[in-house]
Amino acid sequence: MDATLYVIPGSHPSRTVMRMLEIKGIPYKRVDLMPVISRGVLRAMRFPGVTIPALRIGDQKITGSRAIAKELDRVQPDPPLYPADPAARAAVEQAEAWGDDVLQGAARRALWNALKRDRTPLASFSEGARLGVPIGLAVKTAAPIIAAEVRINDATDDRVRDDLAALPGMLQRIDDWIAEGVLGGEQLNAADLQIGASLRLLMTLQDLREAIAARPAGELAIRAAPEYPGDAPPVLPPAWLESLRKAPAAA
Ligand SMILES: N[C@@H](CCC(=O)N[C@@H](CS)C(=O)NCC(=O)O)C(=O)O
Repeated sequence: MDATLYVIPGSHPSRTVMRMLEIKGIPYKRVDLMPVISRGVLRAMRFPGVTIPALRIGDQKITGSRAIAKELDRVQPDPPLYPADPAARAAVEQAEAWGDDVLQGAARRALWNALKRDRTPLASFSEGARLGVPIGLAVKTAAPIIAAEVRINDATDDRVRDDLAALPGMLQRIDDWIAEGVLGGEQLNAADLQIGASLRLLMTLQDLREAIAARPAGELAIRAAPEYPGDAPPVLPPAWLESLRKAPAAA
């Protein structure tokens, strides 16, 4: 099976799919793209969308981590990313959809808002990537890319402050799914990998790391994405982190 995965260094849904390919034992070529520029490249390659991750497998071109998960289960059913039991599958799909539609965006906005305040940690997110330009140069010239990503993703101060106020509730929801057995089972499922990678991205922010690491959700994140590039020193306004300090450290 000839597979090429297009990623952005540090991108959480890219990591989700990298782990799916790894777990299924599907060899693939990884192509790193710069954010924003990725859109033009994927358009030129006639992928169905302009976002990352994008997978070419055989003659199929697939955009989106959820669509890719389904296709991977089709071409390589073992080990499965979704349970066979219909009720269990529906619960995993619901958690996966929430991970994609809600948590993924919140994690992305927090990251770009933090990088807008200090772009030096950007280099750490490119560890293990091959961008085709020296990373020092990429960081020096990143200001317009960061500004564009803040705009594309609506990573405004108001939005991120609200996201962080909602984060304790999101973490509780994940801990509850773990307690119910929807997430965190013996074999990682599509929702574990979707949600775990977003948590792992949030944990690259030192502002948030401890509050997540102390909970079952934090353990899931490390299992889902044991290796994750990036380390951003505290930079978010302390007032935004109040609700996390008040949240219980462990379920
Ligand atoms: N929800 C989509 C991800 C969509 C997305 O926003 N991907 C980001 C990378 S994490 C991207 O393509 N950013 C580049 C851009 O929008 O210019 C999925 O799970 O596949």
